[in-house]
Amino acid sequence: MIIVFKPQAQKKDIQRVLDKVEKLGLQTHISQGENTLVVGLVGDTTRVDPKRIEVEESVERIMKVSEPYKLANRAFHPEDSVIDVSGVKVGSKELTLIAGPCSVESKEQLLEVAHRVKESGANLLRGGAYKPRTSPYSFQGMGSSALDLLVKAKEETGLPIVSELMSEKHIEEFNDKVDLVQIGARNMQNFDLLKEVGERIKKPVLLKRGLSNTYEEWLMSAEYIMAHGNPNVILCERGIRTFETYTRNTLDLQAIPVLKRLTHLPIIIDPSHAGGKWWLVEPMAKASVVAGCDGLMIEVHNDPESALCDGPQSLKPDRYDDLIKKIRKLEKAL
Ligand SMILES: [Mn+2]
Repeated sequence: MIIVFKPQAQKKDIQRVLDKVEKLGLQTHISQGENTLVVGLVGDTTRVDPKRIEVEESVERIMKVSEPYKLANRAFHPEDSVIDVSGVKVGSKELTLIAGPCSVESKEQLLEVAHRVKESGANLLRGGAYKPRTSPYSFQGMGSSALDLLVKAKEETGLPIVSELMSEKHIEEFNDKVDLVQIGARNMQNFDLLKEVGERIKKPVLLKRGLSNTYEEWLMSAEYIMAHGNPNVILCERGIRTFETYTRNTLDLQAIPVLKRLTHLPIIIDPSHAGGKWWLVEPMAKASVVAGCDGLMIEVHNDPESALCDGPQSLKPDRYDDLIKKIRKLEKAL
């Protein structure tokens, strides 16, 4: 349920309404827009008699929110959320560019890629430390030492770092070292992990869409994190599973306009994992920018042929540089 206050409503009159609903045991979430104040009510809203709220002079209207996600709902927060990732404003006018290798493999590899993507204009560095691999026999990531290398790369380049958290065991370490904590596609509905992340992760969270999840399921996962105390969630579309086997997944471009309508949270597109082929990255990245995404997450490797993970979908640094130049032109044209 949401209450929209009149533009000229007085502070004390607003407070009286808030006191009324809080007395009923409901939580209030305030969103101050340019002209209007919107207050979302979370809890057992059957206790609220809308007529008793509507009679208040300060209230413009009261509406039911039928979607099960509340805090993530655009009705609760009509303006776009801008999320601050160690100084990088995700969801602002400026496109967020996340780039780096699938996995951290060595100091030389990471530092070279970090410097190159920084020169190309990337503003966040990605790198996997703990890897969710389909096979237990595949490379599982370097773990803690990879996070230390990411911290070193951040010191050298100034790029804040993004890495995937797989287990609550590593929450403290991620709070210390990582700027944006990724929850991967395979963990999107790991509800125990989502609760822990909401309660204990002090950094913004990048929530990838599950392989076969609907928009509503995805937003409910964001809702878990937000309801447990962390409001700074960024969504990432990374391709969904369809009947097509030629590509790794199918990039759902419609996710961009649909999510812009349903939620105020920023949306980033990962064209690397979507197509699984390096030559699909450029056209899909361009299409995503045209469709209105807030950022791009792209895998870049200095030697994709010998990469330990996701080589076929990784761009070489030169190609990434070329792509970003084209994206800049595209932004101007738009
Ligand atoms: Mn990868």
